[in-house]
Amino acid sequence: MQLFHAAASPFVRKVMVVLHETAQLQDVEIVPAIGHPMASSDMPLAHNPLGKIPALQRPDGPALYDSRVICEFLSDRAGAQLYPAARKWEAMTLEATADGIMDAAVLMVYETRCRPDDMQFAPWVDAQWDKVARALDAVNARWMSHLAGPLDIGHIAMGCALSYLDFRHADRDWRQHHRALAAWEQTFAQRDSMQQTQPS
Ligand SMILES: N[C@@H](CCC(=O)N[C@@H](CS)C(=O)NCC(=O)O)C(=O)O
Repeated sequence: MQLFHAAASPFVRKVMVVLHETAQLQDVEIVPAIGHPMASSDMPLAHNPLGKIPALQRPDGPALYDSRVICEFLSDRAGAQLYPAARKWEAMTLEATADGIMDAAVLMVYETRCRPDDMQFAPWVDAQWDKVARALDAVNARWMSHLAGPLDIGHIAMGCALSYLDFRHADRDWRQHHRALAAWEQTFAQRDSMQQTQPS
């Protein structure tokens, strides 16, 4: 299989962490794919018409995207329990929350990277951060008992989302008002799968 990949992408990192956790890394060839909405020539357009990564080319079927589809495919393929039947909807809702944090955080980066200085709109960037902050409040208040339980896709997605906030938006200091989540992240970040996939 081929995975279209950039080391800075939190969505790609989710897939990489799943590959590590399910011992499938050796089944995947990493294909570099760097770009953004205004520079898509090196993105896997033939595999994902949206021009986004991650995309996974399988040997025996069409390419898969987006990260949620790929992660569930890989979990099934390995017979892993990252979407455990007993708490599947909770795990997927936590994953969706983490993905929403990543979406907003990535859009904030694109605002400065893709738009000329005189077309950037700070209130729009702040509105994206408001989404992140509301999601962090909700996770800190209502999801800590889930995060204390056995590993599933919700843990992996949240670990990648929080690390991306440190990577791109450290100045916003998300830890300040989310102490329980910050303590969880500190421990989760020590997992080998997280250490081996740090953004660059
Ligand atoms: N919902 C998608 C989001 C993927 C995404 O936004 N990837 C970014 C990189 S972090 C990308 O490929 N951006 C290029 C673009 O938007 O054109 C997923 O879960 O895979």
